[in-house]
Amino acid sequence: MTAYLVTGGAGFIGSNFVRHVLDHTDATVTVLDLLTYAGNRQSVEGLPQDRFTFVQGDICDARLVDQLVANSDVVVHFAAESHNDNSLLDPSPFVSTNLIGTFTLLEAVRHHGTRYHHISTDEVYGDLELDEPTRFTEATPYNPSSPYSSTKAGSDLLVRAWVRSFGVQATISNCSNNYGPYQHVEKFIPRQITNVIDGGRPKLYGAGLNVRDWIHADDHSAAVLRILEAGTIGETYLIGADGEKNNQEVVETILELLGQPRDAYDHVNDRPGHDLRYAIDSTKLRTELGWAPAYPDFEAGLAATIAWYQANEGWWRPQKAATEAKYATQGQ
Ligand code: NAD
Ligand code: TDX
Repeated sequence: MTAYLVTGGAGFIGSNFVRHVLDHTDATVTVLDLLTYAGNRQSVEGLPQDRFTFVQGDICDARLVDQLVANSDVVVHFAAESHNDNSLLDPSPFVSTNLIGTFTLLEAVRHHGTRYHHISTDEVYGDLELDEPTRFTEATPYNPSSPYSSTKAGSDLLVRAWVRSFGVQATISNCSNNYGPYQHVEKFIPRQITNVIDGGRPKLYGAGLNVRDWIHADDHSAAVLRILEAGTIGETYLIGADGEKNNQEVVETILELLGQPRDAYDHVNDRPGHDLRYAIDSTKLRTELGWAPAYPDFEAGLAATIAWYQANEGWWRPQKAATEAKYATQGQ
């Protein structure tokens, strides 16, 4: 029976991954999560007690990390400061968690010879023009724009160096924008859904023409599991589900699914340095490892996500007012 250590398992994608592993394998899972503003203990409640352990702690705590890694077969590293807008207001925790935290984990897996999978983002590649056919591939040069994406890029480079210099048994995945249940209300899709549930209006940054390549969080989890099963050590895999949409289209779909007029949204201040377009070519993952998304229909996945936020107000309500107050200070 494989023992997983999942960092950031009380966050959005980490908690979806924990449930995916418990549902699809007989593995045990230990979550290491600091429970920052972004972590929520409720996201991993009700899991089988004989297979699931929760540890509250910091990935920068070398002694704790070493002890947990010593008792694990596989480390999957999701923990991060993850929100671009926050990184523009205060980059400091991004440098600490995303860079020092990854360094701390790499030293522990080096010491114990433990298999490691590093969760990263397509934002490390910078952005694309709206009107070019190009998409990101594993060969695209790194060109991150924000404090968030530059610290993620730095963490990826640490992993590559630890593989080459020390023979660490690691793989890396860079995924596009995730949506689904348990995503914090600061992020684009949950913010707009909960605004409308609250009788308010969606808020589009700038003209709303920026493109994101959406994938359901459960498809991300399945891809990571597949990489752990069959991926080649030292390799990077891009994860994406051909889900390119501009932000205005997404907001219009949310409004329509919630029975509102498609134009009942506001334009607000744009994000400084706002990346224009992300798009993933996931051919390598599909052809070499045989992965394919189980949620190819974005509108159906979005409808299910809206239903989840309608049914789970108790999960998101405590964060909503403070999140909106913070956006209001930026005219967003
Ligand atoms: P999230 O912000 O929802 O969750 C992050 C989790 O990490 C939280 O539970 C938080 O408490 C925990 N954490 C933060 N600092 C910590 C520390 N120092 N020690 C221990 N735990 C700490 O993030 P998410 O959206 O689920 O993203 C998870 C990972 O996936 C990140 O590495 C992110 O870069 C990557 N990613 C996210 C997306 C996306 O669309 N959200 C896309 C591609 C990649
Ligand atoms: O209120 C909003 N209005 C708006 O127009 C918010 C919160 C966002 N936006 C725009 C900005 C982006 O173009 O929507 C798009 C998506 O925004 P975010 O949800 O903040 O995501 P993004 O910046 O694209 O980054 C996400 O995907 C890659 C995750 O937050 C990262 O962790 C991941 O690496």
